[in-house]
Amino acid sequence: MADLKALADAVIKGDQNTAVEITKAALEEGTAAKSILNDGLIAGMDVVGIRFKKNEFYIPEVLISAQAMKMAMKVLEPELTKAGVEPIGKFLIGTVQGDWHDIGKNLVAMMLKGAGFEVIDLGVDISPEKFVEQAKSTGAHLVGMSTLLTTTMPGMEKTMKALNDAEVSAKIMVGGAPVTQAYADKIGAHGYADDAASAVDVAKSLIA
Ligand code: B1M
Repeated sequence: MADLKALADAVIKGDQNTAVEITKAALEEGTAAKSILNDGLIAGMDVVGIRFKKNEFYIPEVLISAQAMKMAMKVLEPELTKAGVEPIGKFLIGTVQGDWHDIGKNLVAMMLKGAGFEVIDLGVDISPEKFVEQAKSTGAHLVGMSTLLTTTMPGMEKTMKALNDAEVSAKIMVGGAPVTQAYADKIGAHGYADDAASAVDVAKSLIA
């Protein structure tokens, strides 16, 4: 019987080889792909998120865990597709126009993937028009904007306006070092988070 607790532990430790081996063995034994995802990989990333919030884990540990999850997901994804397992939501994310910082945005994207979201990462320097076009064409449930520069923060407000003008129904989330809850409220964003683990909680609450 596949040890999904050991799989969660491998993700927590960032042990890619063990995570991949247990995933393969579990599939060979006939364990349901959904169970491997929920009780192994996502369970592990949940613990990583909790430890990150408590400052027991720092960014490098989170990145290493996310990499272990990513490698195991490569093995699992075809089986999830065959089994018709749907992601819990589609999240479009990007860094706003004029800003090239992406370390925090990538971390948020990884944690969202770890929590079971399908993440469409547009990258950096994303114009309001591109956010709108991609939100419409992908049918994303959530659109997330990140920025690190005070000079590019107005790009969030412009993008919010463009999304509203285009009647995009997705919930909008914002974050990044200079962004605050007060700023999110001012521009009418539906959600704000100050770290990647909290971003997962907010995203889940917005699609609940
Ligand atoms: Co830049 N930079 N940088 N930089 N850089 C800062 C941000 C700065 C504070 C440094 C300083 O002056 N002390 C400063 C901004 C000042 C300001 O605006 N008030 C600054 C500047 C000025 C600049 C340039 C203008 C410098 C220049 O060229 N003169 C230039 C801008 C280029 C551009 O973007 N157009 C520039 C360039 C760069 C590098 C390219 C060299 C590099 C970026 C590399 C990369 O990202 N690939 C860089 C870096 C690394 C930094 C610092 C050192 C680190 C930023 C970082 O990655 N933090 C930064 C100074 C510092 O913070 N010590 C600095 C770690 C990251 C995990 O945190 O992104 O906040 P953060 O993400 C967190 C949360 O905010 C949250 O979750 C994440 C994880 O917990 N979060 C979200 C983020 N996005 C979210 C979205 C959400 C929810 C939560 O929902 C959607």
